[in-house]
Amino acid sequence: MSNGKSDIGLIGLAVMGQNLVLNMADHGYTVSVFNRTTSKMEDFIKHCQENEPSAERVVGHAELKDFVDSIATPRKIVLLVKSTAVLPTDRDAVDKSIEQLLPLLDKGDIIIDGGNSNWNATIRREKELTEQGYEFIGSGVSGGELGARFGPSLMPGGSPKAWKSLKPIWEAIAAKVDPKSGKAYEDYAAGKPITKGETCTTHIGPDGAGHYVKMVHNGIEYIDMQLICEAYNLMKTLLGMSAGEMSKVFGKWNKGVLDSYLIEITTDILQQKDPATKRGFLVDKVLDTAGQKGTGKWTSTSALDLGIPANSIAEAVFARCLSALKDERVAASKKLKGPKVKEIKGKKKLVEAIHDALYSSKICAYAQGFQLMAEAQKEYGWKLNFGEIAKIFRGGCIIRARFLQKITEAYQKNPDLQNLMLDPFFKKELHRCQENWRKVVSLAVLNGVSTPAFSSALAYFDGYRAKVLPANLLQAQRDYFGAHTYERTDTPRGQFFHVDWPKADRPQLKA
Ligand code: NBP
Repeated sequence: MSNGKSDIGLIGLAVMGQNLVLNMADHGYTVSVFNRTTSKMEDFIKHCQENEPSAERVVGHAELKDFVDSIATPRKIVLLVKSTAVLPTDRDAVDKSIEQLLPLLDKGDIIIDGGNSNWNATIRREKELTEQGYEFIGSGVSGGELGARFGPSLMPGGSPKAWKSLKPIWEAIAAKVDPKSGKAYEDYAAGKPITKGETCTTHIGPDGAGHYVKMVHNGIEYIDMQLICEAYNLMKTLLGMSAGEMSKVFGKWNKGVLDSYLIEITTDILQQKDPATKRGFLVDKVLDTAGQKGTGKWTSTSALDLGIPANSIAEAVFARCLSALKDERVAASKKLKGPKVKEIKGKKKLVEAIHDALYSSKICAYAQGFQLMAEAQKEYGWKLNFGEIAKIFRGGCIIRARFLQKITEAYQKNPDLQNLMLDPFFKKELHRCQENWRKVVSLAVLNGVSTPAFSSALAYFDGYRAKVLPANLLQAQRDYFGAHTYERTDTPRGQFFHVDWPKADRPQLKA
């Protein structure tokens, strides 16, 4: 607090906003808060006073003008409201909040959108606001409610001037990582924040760069989750393992190269007994339809727009779409027959193979995500630092994992690395694991188990390493029906040819 004014303000007291406020207050910042529905603000202040050691640093306001006046200038105001705008012309709660704020602000004040906004909307807002003399930061906030409370990964995009003002607070509240091991410190309790270690935030770039990187993070999260689900399904279907048995396997995997938040929570989920019936494991009672909020779709759409083969990320989105067709699948299961699952001997070996398939596919998924970001920076005129991006993914966020330390090192060694699979460490790992990976995908196919993520990652690996693809025939087909021309293997690139393809002899059909 300076001159009786709060250090920062926050609008939007749903789950993310409340937790981020408490995180900032824990770190000694005084935070003014406002919510469209005043009763929610009042409930939150009451909750803070009754439960939170840092309650005195959270100041509620029912009127927007009082809220704005209570913040030290240049003001920093975080928005954590519902974001739905996708097209540059869409207007959502973020835009409405900005419209209401602007008449009350001074030039130079900074609005920070911490929601999951689409990067196109962020580019538009940053332009509109800077033209009017205000600053705007679009910041990805990852880690869900626990991350927001105890240390998220923060991905801010905006002008360097605005970032300089926000940096001390963002660096203080972000997750912290042990620089040697790359592991996040997680023994954080309310009122006792972690201050040691490397902070999981960095200035990502201008305008929409932060929200773009957050979106790709979410796309990687989709495929990371899908890969784990496929490993689970293979152990369940091919080996008949129970959830409890699989929990032990995932627990073991979490001590090795797959060590990550998502493997850790899978270990927890699988050992949970059903509290309702007190019989069996809860996961077996959870309906097999998955929801989604859109960031995986945006990542895939952007990959299609930019021509980047992020096929596994897209498969993870489609896998959720397919899961949602529950009634259709149940009906089809009675009509469409597949092979009978054969009994498989050598359980230990197959579990090891599934581990390797998961690990290799995960490397491919990250390769796709980073390749997409590399293309986006060209399209939008950003200069992304992939070593720094991998570094801030190591803690706080949902995809935090031990192997992000290796990705950090890969990009630190070679900032212009064309594809993660070409880094010497990852290349070696892919070579080491690929036999098992192929074995698992083959077994899945032969036994009729759907593994879109494992299979598409392998197709990406095989396609990327193929000197020759059958696109020669494809381009010939395009030339045949559309005179789209083709390049030749024996002339320099950039020369285009067309022929009137003669018809082949066809057997005469009898009338
Ligand atoms: P929600 O996305 O559910 O948004 C609820 C908040 O938006 C409430 O404070 C609500 O006020 C406010 N709001 C709405 Br709705 N319309 C408004 C308007 N026209 N003007 C002002 N305020 C308005 O909250 P959330 O789950 O905490 O998420 C906040 C943001 O963070 C979202 O962009 C979300 O995508 C992102 N995010 C969420 C998570 C997560 O785990 N939940 C993780 C990472 C990022 P009210 O109380 O008056 O209705």
